[in-house]
Amino acid sequence: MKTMKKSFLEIARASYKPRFPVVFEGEVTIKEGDATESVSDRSEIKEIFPTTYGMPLLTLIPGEKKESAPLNVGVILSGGQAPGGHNVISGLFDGLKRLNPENKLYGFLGGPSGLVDHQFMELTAKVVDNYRNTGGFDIIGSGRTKLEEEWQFMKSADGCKKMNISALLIIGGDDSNTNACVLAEYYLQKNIPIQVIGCPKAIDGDLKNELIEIPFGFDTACKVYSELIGNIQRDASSSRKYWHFIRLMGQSTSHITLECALQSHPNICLISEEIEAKNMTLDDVIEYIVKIIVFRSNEGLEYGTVLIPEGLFEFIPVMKRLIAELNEIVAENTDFTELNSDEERREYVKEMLHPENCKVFRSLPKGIANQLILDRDPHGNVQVSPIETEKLLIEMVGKRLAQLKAEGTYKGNFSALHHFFGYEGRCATPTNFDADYTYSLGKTAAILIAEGKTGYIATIAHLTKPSSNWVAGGMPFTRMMNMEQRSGRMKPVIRKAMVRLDGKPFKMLEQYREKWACDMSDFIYPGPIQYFGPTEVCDQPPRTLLLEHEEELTVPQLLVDELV
Ligand code: FBP
Repeated sequence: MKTMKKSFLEIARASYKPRFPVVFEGEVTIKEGDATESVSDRSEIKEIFPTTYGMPLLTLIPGEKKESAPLNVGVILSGGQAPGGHNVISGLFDGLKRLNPENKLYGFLGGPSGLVDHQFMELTAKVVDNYRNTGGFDIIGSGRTKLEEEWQFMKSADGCKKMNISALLIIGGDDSNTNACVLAEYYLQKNIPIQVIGCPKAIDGDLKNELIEIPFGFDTACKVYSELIGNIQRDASSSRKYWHFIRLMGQSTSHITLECALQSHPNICLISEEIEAKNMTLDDVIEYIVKIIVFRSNEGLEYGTVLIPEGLFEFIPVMKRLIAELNEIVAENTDFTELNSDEERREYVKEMLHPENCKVFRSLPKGIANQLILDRDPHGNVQVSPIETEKLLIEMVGKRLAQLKAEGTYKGNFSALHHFFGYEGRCATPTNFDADYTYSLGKTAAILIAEGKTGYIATIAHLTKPSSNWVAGGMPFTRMMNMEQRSGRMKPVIRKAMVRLDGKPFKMLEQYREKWACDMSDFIYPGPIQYFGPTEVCDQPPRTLLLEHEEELTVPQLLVDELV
């Protein structure tokens, strides 16, 4: 085993004991609740998943000690990294060892491909202890291989059989848990004795519903970005000469941007879901930004911050139509992938695009057009992280301001800097909230496995309460499924949670954004994540979660500026 050099924080953090629901203090059993239905398209989902459809919700409750034969369990980290993955593994490890010290845990290397190609390592106490409470997925690595072909399922089953593995925990986002659902159904239908359990991970915050209040990693990632935004805001209000355009990760939703706005009070915050609902064009977005810049300039405030969700482009209706057609062209034309240069690829798609979409495509700067025709990810999604929307917005805003200057309606000096925050937060040391939550998810998964369940995702509810009051359970994957178009075909997938425009977090932004846009001193500087110290500094759950789930917020949970 490689030796690991550790920072002082990592050494101190290694001895942190994650907190968990009180049920895990004793023996645990499972109570079955009501039967479930999928979120929509019920007859189609039932037909595709006849064996796992309709299973009941599960709650973990105190139980009696049971003797159980030793189990071998495999774990996979799937998709983008998220803080807390290592603690899911430590919770699973501790949970399995508590049930029977002979239980063994194996980690498949490099994501789902490790399962298919039988690349694995045993996760012993020594290995796991090295990674407790650390960020990253480096204990076994992650990957984006899509598990969807029968040969992959069979090859995986062969590998598991050789290692006597009877259960798999797949830690991933909506796409990975969709694959886990398909795998669970397949193994049940074929009488292959491998259970498949999922765990909700997503810094993007979009794998959530009534029982998954928030996926893990969102809290830590947003706190890292909010710290950086706060630092930039302090720099901006010190030098008073730059507008900072800050794009934030969140491939298909704006939860991260909204959470960071609630934590840092930027001057402008774009929410993709709102832009789509209002059917705004790119020009409308530019006018909105320009109006605020001009207003602030007239007040002598030549600086500010703009938060931009990573996936903005896909929500601007004309761009959405263009990207949908590009997705089809890229998916259906194998000769496209053989083209060698960006220019050839641009010319190729121009030939094939509908005239309206072609017009939009032609109007884009070459760099952006190239980014839109990059390879799709294995799930058929356009890869939005390389699309530099922030640069495009700066360019367009700059042009518009120059026009206004020429007309004499703007007299300021627009100087802008651009930033993209995503990778900075995905492997950060998990907050206390994420460390506790993920450890509890791991322990929950151990019980679901020991109780012979398959086709379930581990859940922890009541997350805004103290961790001892959290409720552990399981929800059938099929409960989250609906039919959606993917790579040109209708497929069963877990429904993503979008920012709700009638939800309290967005309403809070709506209520305050004008004030944040105009005032001189509304910025909040959240500062770095704290791991040791007073609970109101170290243990705050995400604002989004508090607003969505708490009837009344306690004083430390309120927005700081409301108190002073
Ligand atoms: P998951 O959906 O797998 O959780 O990953 C989300 C994400 O972090 C997005 O926010 C981002 O667009 C994407 O991953 C980047 O992917 P990659 O790691 O392949 O560059």
